[in-house]
Amino acid sequence: MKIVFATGNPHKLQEINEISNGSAVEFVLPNEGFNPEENGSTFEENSLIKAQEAFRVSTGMMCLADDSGLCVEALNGAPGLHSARYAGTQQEKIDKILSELAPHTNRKAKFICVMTLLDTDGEVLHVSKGECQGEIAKSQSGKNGFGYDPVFIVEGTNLTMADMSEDVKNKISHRAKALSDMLSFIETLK
Ligand code: ITT
Repeated sequence: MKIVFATGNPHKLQEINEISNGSAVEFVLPNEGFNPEENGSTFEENSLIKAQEAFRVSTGMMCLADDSGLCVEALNGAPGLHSARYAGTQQEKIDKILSELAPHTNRKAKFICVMTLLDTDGEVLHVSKGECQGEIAKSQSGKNGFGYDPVFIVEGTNLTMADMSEDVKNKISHRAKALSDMLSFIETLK
């Protein structure tokens, strides 16, 4: 079964293809012209906006979107919905989070991922959500993964997500949890 994965982020596509490896689903990128305006006020709304934009350019295909972000407790949930636009380069985003958190002792944070699946008529079939708890490191560490992985220490470990192998991240991440629920739902469609 081919499903369009509504993203412009190649790291996400790579992760979801690794996580779903062995299932009957193959995720492919949307047709040309995919350019969602992520102006929703929740992860759920932005996930739906991306799924609908993928359906607009790949009409007749099932479409799955992932909207995700990092929420830091002491920063009132920031960067949250704005994780992708929090600062210029990824290094600048990491530097900004480390400096904004410097005066705080509470470093608790979580990654959130909300996935929305549309059927071949563009109607919502299922929404799933995954969270991964942790805290923000005092300095960055690790080379794997993407985004904020080098500053996110996974709860119960002393490793950042970027210190972990991709295999391990893809078992415990917010994306892995949301996708696992989604794949179980997709199984029921057969
Ligand atoms: P698409 O919208 O095209 O899917 P994007 O990167 O803009 O790609 P989001 O709007 O969902 O995706 O923004 C999510 C941002 O949150 C992403 O750019 C990263 O900075 C961060 N993020 C999400 N998942 C992450 C992960 O697993 N590890 C590290 N950072 C992550």
